[in-house]
Amino acid sequence: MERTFVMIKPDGVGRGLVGECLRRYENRGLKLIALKMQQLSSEQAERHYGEHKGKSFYEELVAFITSGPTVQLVLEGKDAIAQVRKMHGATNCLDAAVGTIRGDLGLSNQKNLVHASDGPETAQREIALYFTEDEIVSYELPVASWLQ
Ligand code: FUP
Repeated sequence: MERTFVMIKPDGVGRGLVGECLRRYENRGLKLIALKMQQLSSEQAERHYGEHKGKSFYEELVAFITSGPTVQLVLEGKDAIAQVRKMHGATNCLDAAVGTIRGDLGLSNQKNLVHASDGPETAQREIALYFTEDEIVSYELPVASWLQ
């Protein structure tokens, strides 16, 4: 089983799509093992998007991600990192396939509703940015045997 980090961005919260996103992860069989809501500080945003520092869209990206409340999740499941990236679709919603969160619900590049880790090291780093180990809940889903 693999863990991945997901953030529902200010546009997702502001448009009332938190439940829709959670419904999709749960329906897919991903296990929700941590969840919180917060408005990010500039420092948190800079730590999160450090790899993009210096790029033309960086300042706007930090301004956007700190502009309203966000929701943080840790999801666990088989091949969770790749599966969640697939569920989110291409970064630019205009290129994202129908059936994905961005393809079904979004219309722009920056306001693309959700973020997910893109690899195991990123997942570990991002989970640690937002959660302590004791905020991550360990439990067995009653349907677990159907998800193997
Ligand atoms: P993703 O991995 O799909 O979240 O996308 P990236 O890490 O490449 O980019 C992070 C965020 O920067 C995207 F969610 C949207 C924003 N972005 C822009 O606003 N303009 C760009 O040209 C590229 C990315």
